[in-house]
Amino acid sequence: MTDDAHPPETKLTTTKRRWAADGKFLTGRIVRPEDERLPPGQHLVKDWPVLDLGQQPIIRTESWRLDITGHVEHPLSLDWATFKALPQSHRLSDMHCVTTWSRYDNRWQGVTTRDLLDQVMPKAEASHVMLTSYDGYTTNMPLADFASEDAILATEWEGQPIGRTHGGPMRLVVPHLYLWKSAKWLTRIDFREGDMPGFWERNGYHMRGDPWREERYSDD
Ligand SMILES: Nc1nc2c(c(=O)[nH]1)N[C@H]1C(S)=C(S)[C@@H](COP(=O)(O)O)O[C@H]1N2
Ligand SMILES: [Mo]
Repeated sequence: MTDDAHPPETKLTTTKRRWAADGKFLTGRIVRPEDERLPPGQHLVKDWPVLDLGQQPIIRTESWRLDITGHVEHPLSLDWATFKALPQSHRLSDMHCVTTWSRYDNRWQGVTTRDLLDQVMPKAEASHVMLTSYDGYTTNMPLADFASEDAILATEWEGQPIGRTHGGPMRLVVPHLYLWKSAKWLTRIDFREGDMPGFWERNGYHMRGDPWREERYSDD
C-alpha cells in the first residue's frame, strides 16, 4: 500500500466528517483533573467495539511485512519471524475512541515502539511518523507521541492473538491519543521531516488527537 491508496467512501466516513464539521461531542473542558480517568465527553463501555473503514484485510503471517522507511539510520523490512524475535513487552492501558466510547484496562503484548526505535535509530530531522495499513488507512503523529512509553506494536490482547477485526496480526496502540491514531493492520512506518495529514486528519480530525485536551477536530 502507498500513500496514494484511497479507502472507499462509506456511510461512517460521511457521518464522521459531518461530526467534524459540526464540532460534535465537544464539551469545552480541556484540563485533566488529577483524579479523573475518563476524558471529557467520553463514556465507558465494557465490550470492545469494532471501528474501521469497512475493509478488514486478511493477512497471513507468512506474507506479512512491516516496512520502516524514511529518515532512519537503519531502514528495515521485517517479516513475521524477525518481528516476533524482537523483545516482547506487556502494557496495560485504556482506549479512548473519538466516537465517545472508552474502555479501561486492556492488556497488550508485543514490541514497544521504543524497542523498535532502538533498532532503526531515527535521524535528527525525523519529527513525525506516517503510518500506513493494509486496508489503505493512514494516520500521522509526532515522533514524540509514537515514542511514548505506553505505545506498543501489539500482537496479543488479553493473552490471545489480536483478531482480524481488531487489526490482527499486528496493530499499533498509542493509548494517550484518540484511538484513530492506533493503526490496525499496520504495515509501514515512515519517518518524516514535518507533519502530513493521514486519512481522518484530511477529513476534519485533529493532527494530534489528545483526548484530555479534546483534540477531536482540526481548528479550521
Ligand atoms: N487500518 C486501520 N486502522 C484503524 C482504522 C481503520 O479504519 N483502518 N480505524 C481507526 C479508528 S477510527 C478507530 S476508533 C480504531 C478502532 O479500533 P477497534 O476496531 O479495534 O476498536 O481503529 C483505528 N485504526
Ligand atoms: Mo474512531
